[in-house]
Amino acid sequence: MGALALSFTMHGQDFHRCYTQEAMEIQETLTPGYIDRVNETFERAKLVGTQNREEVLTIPVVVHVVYNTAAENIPDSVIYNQIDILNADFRRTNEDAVNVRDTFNSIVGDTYIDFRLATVDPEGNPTTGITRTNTAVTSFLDFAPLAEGVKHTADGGVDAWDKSRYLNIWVCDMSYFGDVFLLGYATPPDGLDHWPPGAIDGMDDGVVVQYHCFGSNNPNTLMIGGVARDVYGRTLTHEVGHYLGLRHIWGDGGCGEQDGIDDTPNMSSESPQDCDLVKNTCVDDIGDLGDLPDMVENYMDYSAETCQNSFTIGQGNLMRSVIENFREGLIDDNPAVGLGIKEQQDAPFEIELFPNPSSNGQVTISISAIDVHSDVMVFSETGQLIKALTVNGGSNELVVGDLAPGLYFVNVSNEVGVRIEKLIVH
Ligand SMILES: [Ca+2]
Ligand SMILES: [Ca+2]
Ligand SMILES: [Zn+2]
Repeated sequence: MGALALSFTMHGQDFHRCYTQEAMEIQETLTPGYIDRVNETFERAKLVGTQNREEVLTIPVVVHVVYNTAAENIPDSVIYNQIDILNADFRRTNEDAVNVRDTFNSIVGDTYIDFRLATVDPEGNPTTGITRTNTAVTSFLDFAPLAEGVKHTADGGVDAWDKSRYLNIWVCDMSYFGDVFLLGYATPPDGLDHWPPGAIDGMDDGVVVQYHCFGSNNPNTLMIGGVARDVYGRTLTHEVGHYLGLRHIWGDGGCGEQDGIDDTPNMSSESPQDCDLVKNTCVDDIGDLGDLPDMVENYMDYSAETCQNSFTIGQGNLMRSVIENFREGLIDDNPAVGLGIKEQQDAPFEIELFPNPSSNGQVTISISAIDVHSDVMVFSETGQLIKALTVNGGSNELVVGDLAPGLYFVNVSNEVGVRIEKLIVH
């Protein structure tokens, strides 16, 4: 990989926030015409638009933790925290959303996209949506291309789950001789019928994040240039933006290049990890808003994570159209819980929960498959495993008095299949 080798000759503290654009250029050298297909897909997604902007689209997620040291084996609590941040950022329930400058108030918005750790794996078995793989690989950077080795069991990583049905997120070390080199990269949708486009060395679909940057409660400190950086979990927000088709807000070029989104102000270049609320580097004319300042609050800039708090409505609509038209396997034929699992609908048994909603601390689960051992797992709305037990078919009591009021998913699996029902606890 010539392009990557050049970067390696630079100073040891050379650091890259995101390598998605570089990943696209590497893929282009492997399979010429690739970038044209990505651009064509972007234009088609923009043209078609979203069907119903306020219908929530739920994407099932699997997080693959691939670790060499104990520190890289980040705990479940960090993963849950990161998924909460991802949801808050996409649903605009993040506490710092109020920090966006008034001048942008009319263009920012909820994307109506959310994410849930998968509760059923590709074989139909119950899962926490988290895999853990111990590896002998000390840094995945340097596998050709980029850190793609983390996506392959044969290279010391772990193979993707069905890429058409799960958003695969790998968390690993991509440092360069001990220095953090790269925070993350993602693969944009390229039409996906031909992904990867017949190339053995092609990128595998999904997102890779440096382990220091996952969640806001990560015990590992991100050091860049000898300085500790605030980590708010926004590397993943940014990379999932790319995975769903968004480009950098400055368009990876000067004022002559832009991101293709009509309501994002253009910028001449990326922000250098700062929060400059004064700069206005390109002249725009967005609606009747006139020339807006550079939108450093946008997740698709390289501003400090503490400065970022917004997607625009145009960005949300583009991502929705990408899901509806190019990544539709993530949402089509979903059961009610939106887990992206088709088979569970066909399980040859039924389950029933009553009373539902439950307000007396107890729920009866009735499983029509009599005398079959079943695993019962209760998940929070964001896919966090709350409790698990094994029961026989028929009627069983489930204690829910210890659960906070809210929406839960009850997953019942046994040798004949899987069923999932929503449970509301009052
Ligand atoms: Ca724009
Ligand atoms: Ca401007
Ligand atoms: Zn990026």
